[in-house]
Amino acid sequence: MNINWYPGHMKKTLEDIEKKLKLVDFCIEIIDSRIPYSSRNPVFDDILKNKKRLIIFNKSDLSDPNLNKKWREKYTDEDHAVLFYNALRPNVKAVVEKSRDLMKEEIAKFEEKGLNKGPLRAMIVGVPNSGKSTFINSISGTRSTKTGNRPGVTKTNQWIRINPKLHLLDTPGVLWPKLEENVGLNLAFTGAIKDEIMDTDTLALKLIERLNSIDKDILIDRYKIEVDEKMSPLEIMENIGKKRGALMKGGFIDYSKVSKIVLDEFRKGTLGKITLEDPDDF
Ligand SMILES: Nc1nc2c(ncn2[C@@H]2O[C@H](COP(=O)(O)OP(=O)(O)O)[C@@H](O)[C@H]2O)c(=O)[nH]1
Ligand SMILES: [Mg+2]
Repeated sequence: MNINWYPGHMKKTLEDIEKKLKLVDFCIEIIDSRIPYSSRNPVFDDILKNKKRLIIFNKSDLSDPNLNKKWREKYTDEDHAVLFYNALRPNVKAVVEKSRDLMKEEIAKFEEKGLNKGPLRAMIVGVPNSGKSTFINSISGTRSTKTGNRPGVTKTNQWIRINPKLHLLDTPGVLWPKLEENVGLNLAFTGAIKDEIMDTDTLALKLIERLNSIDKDILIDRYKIEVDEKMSPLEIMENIGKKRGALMKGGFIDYSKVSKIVLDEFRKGTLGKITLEDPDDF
């Protein structure tokens, strides 16, 4: 695998996160709900362990509702709440309510003393392509204001005031996931790593293989092809190519065209709501 890895950069990011953690009440981790394992960096569990965390299963418009439920059970506990989300359709109310529910004991401590907690403050963390920018931009909309100068806070900290109950710290919290073989593949399938890990044709063949192992009907239904046990991913790709007329001169299959079709349709959700990872396997 050919993936750039920057330990120096990583170290600086970790230090930055640790410094800014002191400014927030809890963390919001954005993940890609199609790959709930691969779109997380296990390092977050170390450095964020003293903070409660709201795990936003973003892109839930693209993931399998049944597996979503199983993942929710796996990731939910006293200190971690889960919210299924589609950042393209922002829902301020859902995020604020989940956040306050997660932090209800902390809020109650203030209320017992007759005090008002004021806004909950959260830091956003997540791996690239999980949808952090989309989340922040869409949830803040025109309601929010970006401010730099809060008392006791250096000028570089940008607070995004979602409403009087929730403020977000514009995140330094971007980390690449651990690139185990399967994690790299999953990130490439979902478009998080573009054409870096292997060529598109090979990637598409791997995706075809994976989709078939999840459910044979995914490709059968979409491309109206026949798929039997003994067929190789290459033969399946050829059948898709014939159905789609992805042919070159002389009637040869245009593999790169078929590859683009399959990858593109998976990424856009045209092949259905598909989650590539099952919590039972972890
Ligand atoms: N379908 C869908 N696409 C999303 C969602 N959130 C983000 N995206 C897309 O995912 C891609 C990466 O999003 P971006 O916000 O740049 O991710 P970041 O690298 O974490 O900041 C973009 O093409 C977004 O339009 C979502 O909830 N659903
Ligand atoms: Mg971004």
